[in-house]
Amino acid sequence: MYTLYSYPVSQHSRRVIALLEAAGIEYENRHVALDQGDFMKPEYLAINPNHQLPTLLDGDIKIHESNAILRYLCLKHDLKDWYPDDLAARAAVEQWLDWGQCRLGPAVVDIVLNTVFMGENGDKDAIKRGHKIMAELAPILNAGLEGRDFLAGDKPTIADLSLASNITHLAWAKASPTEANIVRWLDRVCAIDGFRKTLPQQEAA
Ligand SMILES: N[C@@H](CCC(=O)N[C@@H](CS)C(=O)NCC(=O)O)C(=O)O
Repeated sequence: MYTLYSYPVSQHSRRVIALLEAAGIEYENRHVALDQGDFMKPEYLAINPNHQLPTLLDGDIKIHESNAILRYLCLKHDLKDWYPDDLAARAAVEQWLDWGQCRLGPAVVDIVLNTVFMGENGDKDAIKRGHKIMAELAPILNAGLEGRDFLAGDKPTIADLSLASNITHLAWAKASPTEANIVRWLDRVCAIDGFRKTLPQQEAA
């Protein structure tokens, strides 16, 4: 049985829970209270010295980095729909997973963390930077979805779970993209049971 250390409002945790739920994989969820500072406690730092969620334990194997966890689960459970082995589809999945971590993720954090979770202490420059980057990235994502239902073709993959967890997170800051392909794609991803279950009220709105 897997042990997942997670927090419900963490977009990085939610993408992993979405896959576990969608694929019907059993796991024990250990809540780490991000809002109470539990991620900085020595007990958790011994599990993940990056003080970040999520972390997955599979026996002696300990994995941090949400997208690495997604790949691991797919390979271990032979989830070829979620992580296709066709070369072109796999390349698209990898491209969007990396794009999500390198480009989209930091902009979403700039906006949501500083607008919503830091309250008065939010970094105004970071918010401005996040919005500027999102103005560049949303059209790129929108174009990537042109003529296809999901990022790697006509079926959802872990790239969709991963990126959609970031895009829905923007709802907290009332900064959801309005581009038509993105809006239609989000509806499709939110219709996936496992993904929908992870949506906090705020993001489902
Ligand atoms: N690259 C990491 C990022 C994880 C991450 O930033 N998690 C946030 C919650 S969404 C966190 O734990 N933040 C606390 C911190 O960075 O100290 C991943 O994809 O798993």
